[in-house]
Amino acid sequence: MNNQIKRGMHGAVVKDKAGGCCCQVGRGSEAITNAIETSPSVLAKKPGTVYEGMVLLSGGAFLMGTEDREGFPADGEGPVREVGVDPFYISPYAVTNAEFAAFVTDTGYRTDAEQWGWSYVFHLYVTKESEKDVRSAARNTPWWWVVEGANWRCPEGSGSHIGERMNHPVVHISWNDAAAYCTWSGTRLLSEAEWEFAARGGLVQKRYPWGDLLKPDGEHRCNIWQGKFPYKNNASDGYETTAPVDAFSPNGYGLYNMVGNVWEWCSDWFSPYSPVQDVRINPQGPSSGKARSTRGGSYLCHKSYCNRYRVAARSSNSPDSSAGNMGFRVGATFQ
Ligand SMILES: [Cu+2]
Repeated sequence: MNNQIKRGMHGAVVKDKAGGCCCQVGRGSEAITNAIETSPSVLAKKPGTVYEGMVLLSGGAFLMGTEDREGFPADGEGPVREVGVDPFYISPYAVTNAEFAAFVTDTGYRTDAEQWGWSYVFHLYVTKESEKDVRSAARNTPWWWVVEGANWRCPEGSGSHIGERMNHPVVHISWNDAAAYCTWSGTRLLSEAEWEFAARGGLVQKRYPWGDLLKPDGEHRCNIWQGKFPYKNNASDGYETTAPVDAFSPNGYGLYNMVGNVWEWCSDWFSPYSPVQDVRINPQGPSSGKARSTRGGSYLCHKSYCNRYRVAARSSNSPDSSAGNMGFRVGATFQ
């Protein structure tokens, strides 16, 4: 690490009102890149193996979006509008390391992070062994360090392992990687509308999957940041980084960790201009774009900074971006 990056870490943390997220970082933000271009991996398709274990949601009309005073209007969280979605399947959990490992074993797939040779690791979690592999920090979010060799198998860089975390969500996953897994498993990513329908768990216009209070009865309900961001995560929710995918209670639809833990990629291209306003039935987002939508926030989210662990909160990232808090959840069409 050079001194400039260290100084950056001690700079003032400006509250992020909209348009980005403390815990979202994308390729192109790094000061120095070590890009290694390789051809995409060839995939073996294994369709039709999925619906076991998934939850079938009936779909229907719901009130999507929010005008919550805690929200970020510039992200396109509002206005609140009635949206309809067809019935669909959704996994109760984010895709785990064990599941992703099965995909890689079967196909030899190499993730974007592996092809680029690096990924973003949150500064506090970079291993001692990989300090030598730190190349730079993200320009506007200097708590994200570019670490060579960081990828889904070594989430904190060399010397880190997922062996004890096979039931945790896979991380350092780009949108491209998530889409490849879906192709292999016969699943698909959820649209933002489906994701939000699911996250709300049958409740109407509540802030979180369980209601309006972050900690009902003082009890933690999701894995986010506690303490002073980005210096110290007190982990009073029990987890400093990822939690097992079935940690905490599920929402009313039996879905776990729809908010917190890891960001989840959706199928839509992202637009902050509420792209679903015009399409009220099965909205799919804009037809093109530069970034894909992400939902749910992560273990790094804190109210003092980004507050995007609300069910209506939105963020986005370029499709080849990866970081230690980015994962995904799969769905499937009901037919
Ligand atoms: Cu965040």
